[in-house]
Amino acid sequence: MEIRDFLKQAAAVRPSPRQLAWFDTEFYAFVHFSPNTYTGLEWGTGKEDPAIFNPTKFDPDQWVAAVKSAGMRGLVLTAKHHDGFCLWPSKYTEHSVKNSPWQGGKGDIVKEVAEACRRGGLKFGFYLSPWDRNCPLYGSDAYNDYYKAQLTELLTGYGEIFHVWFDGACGEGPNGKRQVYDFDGYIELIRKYQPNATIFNDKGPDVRWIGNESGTARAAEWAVVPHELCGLSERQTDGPVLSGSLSYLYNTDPYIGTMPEILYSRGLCFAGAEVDMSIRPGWFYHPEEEPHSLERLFNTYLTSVGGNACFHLNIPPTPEGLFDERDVKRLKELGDKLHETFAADLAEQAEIVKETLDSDTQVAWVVRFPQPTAVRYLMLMEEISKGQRIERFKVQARNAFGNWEAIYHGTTVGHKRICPLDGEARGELRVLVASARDEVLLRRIALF
Ligand code: FUL
Repeated sequence: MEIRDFLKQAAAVRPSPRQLAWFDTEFYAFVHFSPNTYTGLEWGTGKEDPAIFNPTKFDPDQWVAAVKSAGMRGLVLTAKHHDGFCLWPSKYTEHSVKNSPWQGGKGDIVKEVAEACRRGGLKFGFYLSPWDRNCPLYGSDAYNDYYKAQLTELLTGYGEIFHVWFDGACGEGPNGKRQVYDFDGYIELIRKYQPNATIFNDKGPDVRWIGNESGTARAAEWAVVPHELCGLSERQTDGPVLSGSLSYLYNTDPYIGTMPEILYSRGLCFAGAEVDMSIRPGWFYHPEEEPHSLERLFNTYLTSVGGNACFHLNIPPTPEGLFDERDVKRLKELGDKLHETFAADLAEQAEIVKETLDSDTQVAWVVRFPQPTAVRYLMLMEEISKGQRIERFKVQARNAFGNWEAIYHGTTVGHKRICPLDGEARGELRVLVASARDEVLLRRIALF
């Protein structure tokens, strides 16, 4: 197969409507809450007494207000973590809120959180750990039926779900066997009951893991990736151009989706990356931990949302069932900083002229301001509904001799790229796309 034909195909790999909606959600909350909140563990054993789970001041409206103050648009709750304890009264186990003193065993955390999200205008999603250290069936085929029954309860009882999060962790069951997860069967249920929900999983189909939990994004982030990485996603191209193997590929690989890699792929698919990280070192609440600095969180936002990924930020409730005041304060600071940074788009006063460079895959835009203007951030968005195409670009300004000189070098754009600039007042800037897989289609150029 010719490189030119392959790149045309690669440039036309498209997201589904649910993936597009997910990209536009950009920034949403994770909430880890379970018996671990009371034991101080990160991975519960499954032998915890349900009686320890008792959030006496549980207030999901307080969570929602804090999440919204940071500018987040959704919330994903751990309905069941690895310890197998269910935050809703599942019919299929006794290991749940049914047997906790909270609301006399009549309560349902999932329901109350879903309703609070709806009241506050947040999208709601859930995490249901496939690894279950409580269920005696774990490690056998019967566990997949148990898991699917629980999945069905969550998919059918709590209104619209925007995101379902499958954790890749997989331990051994009481029979000493590792569970073989029936992901095809799980996905089928989600598509049946919640066709608009995106599915996060190591192998796709909709959203993949960035590869670390520290908020570190790749310099070049592609949402168009080899099917060898995301075997549950739909293959949209032919291939390979070069014979070889991509069997080594994993989410931690630094060059996912880059040109030298995709040439060996037997087919590409669309699966955007999610940056998941906690506001504190742990996923669950530990009173001695402090939230990360505002600077770190703001920078993670710039490199994740501004790096063609979504940002999934965890906030752990306290044993009382509230967000800690230190986290609430940090979320508000982050929201204020994002708001003040990205409030006024300077492009609205500028003239933007497209320059054709006699090429389909190279193009430039010149931005002219009515008077010298200081720009701290340039934001680019590709029309990703048509595919992801830009390989490399630069931002240029006039030097002392009046020639264009690069002040920023970039790789991918995709859904969104936020480029920090030096903030010097200038009359003109130029965005030069030096290389693309096909005709460049921009959705937005913004300046702040
Ligand atoms: C990991 C889990 O093992 C952690 O406990 C946490 O839930 C994180 C989001 O995913 O794989």
